[in-house]
Amino acid sequence: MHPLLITVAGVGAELTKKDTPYLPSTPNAIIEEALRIEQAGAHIFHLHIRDQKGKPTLDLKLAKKVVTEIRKKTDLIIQISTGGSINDSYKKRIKILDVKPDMASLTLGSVNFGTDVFLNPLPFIEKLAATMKKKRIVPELEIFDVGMVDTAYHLIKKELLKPPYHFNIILGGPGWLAASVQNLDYIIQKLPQPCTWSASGVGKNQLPMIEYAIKNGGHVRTGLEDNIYLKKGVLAKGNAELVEQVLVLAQHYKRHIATQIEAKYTLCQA
Ligand code: KMH
Ligand code: ZN
Repeated sequence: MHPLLITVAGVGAELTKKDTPYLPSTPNAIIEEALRIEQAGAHIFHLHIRDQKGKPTLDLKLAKKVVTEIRKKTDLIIQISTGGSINDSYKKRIKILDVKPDMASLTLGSVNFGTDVFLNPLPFIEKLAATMKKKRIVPELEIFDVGMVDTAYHLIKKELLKPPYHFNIILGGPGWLAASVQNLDYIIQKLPQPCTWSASGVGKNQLPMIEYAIKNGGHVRTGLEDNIYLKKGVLAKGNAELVEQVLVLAQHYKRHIATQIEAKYTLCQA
């Protein structure tokens, strides 16, 4: 099996300090969290930016500052979110690519998101993919539901994606495909090749999805954005604890952890 890659979605755009006091929610806290997750063993930081007041933002100047500091202090692969927060404009969600991250998330369809809708119409997806290709930013193709895999085939046909493709399958959120092993496995069978994939789940679904990925040659995404608990009723005291939980599972299943160089070679060959 490939050495395991660990992505941390450590900030998100929906949570507040009321949900968990351990959320890194200011520019400095996010930069410090980057150091902590790298020390814990993570390779990729799926990054949302927050301002001084903890509000999610796509402000370019601030994002550049945070990204520059994280680059100075760590070797993490920086994956900026193009999802932003639920009401961000398409324009801003494309413009954030100007921070020149190594990777960026690219969600392959629209999906209900609790009582909201996370909108990703096809022309927007195509534009994001084209911009990433032009800027040599590696997309992480986000799959919330099985139909989104077909959008990947569409982008490949239009030569908007460059192989090998990297997917993150995130299941079990409100209004998304349920986080069952059957659903995850069905999606994996349908993915275009050559590809790598990671799995993640929302809330209590995080651990079973991660465990399945570790056992079956996938990679993992953990982090507070998706799940704030270490176990039932116990908040994770930061993202590093969630990374440590992954390491314990990886050791249990005898899965070798990638070095940072292997991670860069696997994901950022462009
Ligand atoms: N905050 C959500 C609306 C992503 O980062 O690409 C979208 C999201 C996905 O978090
Ligand atoms: Zn995100």
